[in-house]
Amino acid sequence: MTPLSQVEHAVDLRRSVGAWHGGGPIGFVPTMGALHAGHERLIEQARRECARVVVSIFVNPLQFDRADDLERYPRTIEADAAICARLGVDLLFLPTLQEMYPTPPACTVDPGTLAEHLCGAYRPGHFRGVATVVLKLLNIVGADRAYFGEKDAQQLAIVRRMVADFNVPVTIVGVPTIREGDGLALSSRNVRLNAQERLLAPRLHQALGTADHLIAGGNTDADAVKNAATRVIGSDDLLRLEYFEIVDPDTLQPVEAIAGPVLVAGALWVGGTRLIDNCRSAPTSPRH
Ligand code: PAJ
Repeated sequence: MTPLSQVEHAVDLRRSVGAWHGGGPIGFVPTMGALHAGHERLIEQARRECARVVVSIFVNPLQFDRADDLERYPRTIEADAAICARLGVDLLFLPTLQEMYPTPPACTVDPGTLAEHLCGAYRPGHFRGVATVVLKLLNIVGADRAYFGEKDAQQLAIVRRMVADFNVPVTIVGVPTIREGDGLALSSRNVRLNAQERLLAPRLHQALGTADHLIAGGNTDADAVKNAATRVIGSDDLLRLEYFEIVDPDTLQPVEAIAGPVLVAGALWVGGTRLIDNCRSAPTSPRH
C-alpha cells in the first residue's frame, strides 16, 4: 500500500496524478470531509475499480445557502486522513479557500431546470455551487472515474448531466446509500441530532418505503402515493416536512402518472437539522 500523501495546491496534485497516467484507471471521490461509512463505501469502490485513488476534502462555501450551516459544518481533518490512510487512498487533496477561489468566480455552472425542484427549490444557488466546484475538481484531478452517492440523488443527476453537456472525460459512478440499522441514511449532519431527534429521524426513510411499496404494487397516481407516504411521517413538534416529491430520475421534473421508473425524494427537518433521502421506484420493482 502506498502511503497517503496530502497536497494543498492544484499544481502539486496535477503533478502527482500526471505521473500515474498510463498505469491504470484513476479514481476520484470528492467530499466535504467528516467522513463516515457512506463516504467509506465510495472510497472502497474506487479502490476496487481503480489503480489509484484521490479523495478531496473541501467545504465549499459556494454551495451553502445558510451561513449557520457552513459555520456548523463538522470539520474532522485528522480523523478523515486516518480513514483515507486505512482505506489505501493514494492522495488526499485538501485545497484552501484561496486555492479554490482566489477571487469569487465570475463564471459558474447553471444547472437549469435540474435545480428547479426537490432541494433546488428550497436551497437557492446550492446546485450552482455544487456543479461549479465539482467541475473545478474534475478539471484539477483529471480522473477516469468519479464516485458520487445516490443519497444525494439530485446532485448525482446534475453531475451526470453536467459531465455529458460539457464533454468532461470522466465516468460518473453512482454508489448506493449506506444506512444505519433503522434505515436512517448516514450523513455528516446526523451528529447534530439529539437523542429524541435521532429516534424520529428514520421517519423519512419509512415514508419512502411506503411510497416504494405503493408504486411497486401498481399505484400510478403520484398525488395519492405522496399523500399516503407522508402520513407515515406523522406530526411532531420536532418534525417539519420540507418536500416529498415524485420526479423523473433524469430530468427531475414532477411526474403525475407513474408509468416507469421514478425518483421519490424528500427533505425532513428534525429539530434544527435538515435530512434528505430518496429511493428509486418502478411499477415493476419487487415488493419490499
Ligand atoms: P459530502 O456531503 O461530503 O458527500 C460526499 C459524497 O459522499 C457525495 O457523493 C455523497 O452523495 C456521498 N454520501 C454521503 N452520504 C452517503 C451515504 N449515506 N451513502 C452513500 N454515499 C453517501 O456531497 C458533497 O459532499 C458535496 O456536495 C461535494 C460533491 C463534495 C461537492 O462539494
